[in-house]
Amino acid sequence: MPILLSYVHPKMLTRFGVSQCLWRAPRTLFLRTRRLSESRRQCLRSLGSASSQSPVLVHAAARDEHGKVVVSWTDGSARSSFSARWLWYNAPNHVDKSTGQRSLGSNALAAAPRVRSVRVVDDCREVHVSWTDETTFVFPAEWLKRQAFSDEGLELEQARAAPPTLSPGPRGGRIGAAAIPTFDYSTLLASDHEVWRWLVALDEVGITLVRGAPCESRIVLRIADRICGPMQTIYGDMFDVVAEPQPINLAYATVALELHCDLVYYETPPGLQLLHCRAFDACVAGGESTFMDGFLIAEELRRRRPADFATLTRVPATFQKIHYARASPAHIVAQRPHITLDRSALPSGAPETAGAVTGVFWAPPFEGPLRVPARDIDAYFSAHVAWNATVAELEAEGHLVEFRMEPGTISVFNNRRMLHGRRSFSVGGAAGAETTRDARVLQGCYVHIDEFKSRLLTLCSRFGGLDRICRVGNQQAR
Ligand SMILES: O=C(O)CCC(=O)C(=O)O
Ligand SMILES: [Fe+2]
Repeated sequence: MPILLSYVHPKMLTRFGVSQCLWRAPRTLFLRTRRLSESRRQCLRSLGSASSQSPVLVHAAARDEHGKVVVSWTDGSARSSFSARWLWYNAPNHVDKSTGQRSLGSNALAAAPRVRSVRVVDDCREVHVSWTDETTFVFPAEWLKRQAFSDEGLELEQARAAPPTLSPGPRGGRIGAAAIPTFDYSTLLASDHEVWRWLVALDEVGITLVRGAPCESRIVLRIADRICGPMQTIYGDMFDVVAEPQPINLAYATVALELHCDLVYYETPPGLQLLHCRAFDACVAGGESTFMDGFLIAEELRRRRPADFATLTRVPATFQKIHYARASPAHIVAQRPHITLDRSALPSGAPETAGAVTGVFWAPPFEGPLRVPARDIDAYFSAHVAWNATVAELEAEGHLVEFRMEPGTISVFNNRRMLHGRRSFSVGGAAGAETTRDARVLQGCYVHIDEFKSRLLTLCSRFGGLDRICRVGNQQAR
């Protein structure tokens, strides 16, 4: 016998002209009740805007003895269906208040009780679930609403969380610095509210500029500290990008750098990169910074060359830094596809090109020999060529960002998303090696993607904007 409890929100009462709609229905009434709830939902849609602020339950039912608990909402959104075991395991009762950690061992699942009954109480703000072990758990409506991972809801959330890209410049032209969200150095040091605005923009657009910074050494760390502090890598906690006679990295020369991501050979490549321009003398010709949105490249590759897109999401490239001729020798190798997808919200049987792009990894100078079955090699190289063809098309269509850094500016960008590069440069006049070294000086550092996201989400819990958070890096949006 199914237990069916139904409760109409007080807002509905005048509309339906009833004073009470709480009843226990036999199975034969179940369909009628569902149809009723359909029409109720229609009415509720018109109330949706009023009630969407704080979702209120209209109905909750345990459908069978194994207990899928079904909840309907006054905001007109689709009904939510909760597995009883999921509800029991994830119940707020099982979260330790002091640490926020789960207080149950995973073995406890084996003895999970079944649902005995479900009640909607407290003016529809709570669902009380009683279990066969005689316990009763209280589930706040708002909590249930947040956890309502319907297939439809997951897909909608994925679509919502796709980040916007900068509008293109003129065809054959460039996107200039003026299009990039810009923040003031001193204001960022003084105000958490400004840090929140900055990180929301960075999450959405993938790149920001900080202007007005002093040109001294270590200033880049002060800005990184406004997030969480720098990430330690084989380049230390900070690095100088200056032209050296014997560079340990091509970035420390004057050659052009193609669009790339940094440190993709790490298991956890840096999430953010910060580059502080300390000097960029007038005698330097070239050296402009270039960027392109890697999510845009991936999406356009998917649209224009789907088979190549699928290959780059499937076949793992080898990324490596094997370099013994440096002060601290490095030997790091990681295999990963160039494009990572989140396919968790897709229905089974979805095409191999489907899924939300969560990260791109592109750094040809750090590719090692491909280690994949022979059948994948040609497809991989064709897809590699296709990626570059797409980049060239996007550049011609105005999607390349290009500008000359100015002393006192820090570019801060998402290293899992925005590819960055640089034009080659030369120093005019009677420049010796010493002058070349000092004429263009950048100082950089990295920030972990997790610490960036954590700071962003905690600031959003203070200042708002959680519903704007985009998917970046290898994780869920929020
Ligand atoms: O010199 C530049 O503008 C960029 C250098 C670079 O790609 C890096 O340091 O990661
Ligand atoms: Fe780089």
